[in-house]
Amino acid sequence: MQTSELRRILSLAKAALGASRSVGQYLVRGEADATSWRACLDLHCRTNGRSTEILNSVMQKLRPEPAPIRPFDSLLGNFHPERVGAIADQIRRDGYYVFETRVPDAICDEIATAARSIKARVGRDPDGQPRMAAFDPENPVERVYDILETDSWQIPAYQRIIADPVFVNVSQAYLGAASALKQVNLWWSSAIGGAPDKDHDHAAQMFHFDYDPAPRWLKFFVYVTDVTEENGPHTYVRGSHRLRQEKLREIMARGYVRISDPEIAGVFGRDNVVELAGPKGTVLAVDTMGFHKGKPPISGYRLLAQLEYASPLFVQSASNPLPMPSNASPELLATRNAYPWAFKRFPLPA
Ligand SMILES: O=C(O)CCC(=O)C(=O)O
Repeated sequence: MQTSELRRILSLAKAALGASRSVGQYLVRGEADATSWRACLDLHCRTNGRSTEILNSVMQKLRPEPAPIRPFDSLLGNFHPERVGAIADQIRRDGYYVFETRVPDAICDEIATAARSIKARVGRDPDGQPRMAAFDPENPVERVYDILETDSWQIPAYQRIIADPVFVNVSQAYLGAASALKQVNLWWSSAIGGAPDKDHDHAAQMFHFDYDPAPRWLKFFVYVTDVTEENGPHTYVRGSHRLRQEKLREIMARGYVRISDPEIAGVFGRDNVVELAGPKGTVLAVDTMGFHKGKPPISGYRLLAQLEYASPLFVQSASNPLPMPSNASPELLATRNAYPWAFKRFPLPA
């Protein structure tokens, strides 16, 4: 056997060992550590997703079944089990779903007004000095301004969104297991040169897949401001969420890297690259195992809220609890009470 082949087999075995360790860690301490998570990711890329299918079936046995879906009221209207099931089927087929109803304008405007006065983290350079400043649409200096999670939770209008049962119900229907809120995000994207930073794409403006909430998750994006093709629509590659696609094998083997627009269009066809523009209040459910990006704004800006549900909370959760804010609304507390497993990372305020 060639030395290079032996090395390849040994490093594959090391990744497989790390991935098995992640399950042990999850069972003992409620989450896998960063090294085991890295091993899962490495194996995922090298097996074109096969290892994640296996990890997911193991996890599914360890997770409780989701509670049966009952009819519920949402900011997006009334939902019954058949409607939720149809949404989950559409995500299974395409990798995403755009809700036909929207979060009311008044809620979006209230979030945007609050977000304007909150100091946000300027840029996402992991090596740079963290700098905090309120977003100034007239004078943006970075592509992205992230509002801290603790601050997002304090915004009463955002609490109305977090309290909406549509997210836990749709994620459970899609994931087929009890799901939990992993994190809540809120960020501004601004027009800086109309192009991604190709060397350091921390703003997620080039195509990529996610893996941080492994092994399965569903993200919900809520446009808090109007999003047109000019100011940064979320862009998704239809059908790219399915694991073990032969046409993806070579790209996946490169690891956790960014992929150019022409290459994605070459592999999936231009018709499958979908820019999801929409007025404020538009809600998207997206399986970001598939390739996606925020299209770099050419002009203006976008404020985006994101709720990420995972099944289970596998990494960076048990060690990173965030108590609910002391101003938690009665609606938020009621939803927490109705779906306690979904708010495991968010204990009641002391
Ligand atoms: O900004 C966007 O629309 C993309 C966000 C993204 O890539 C992510 O949340 O993983």
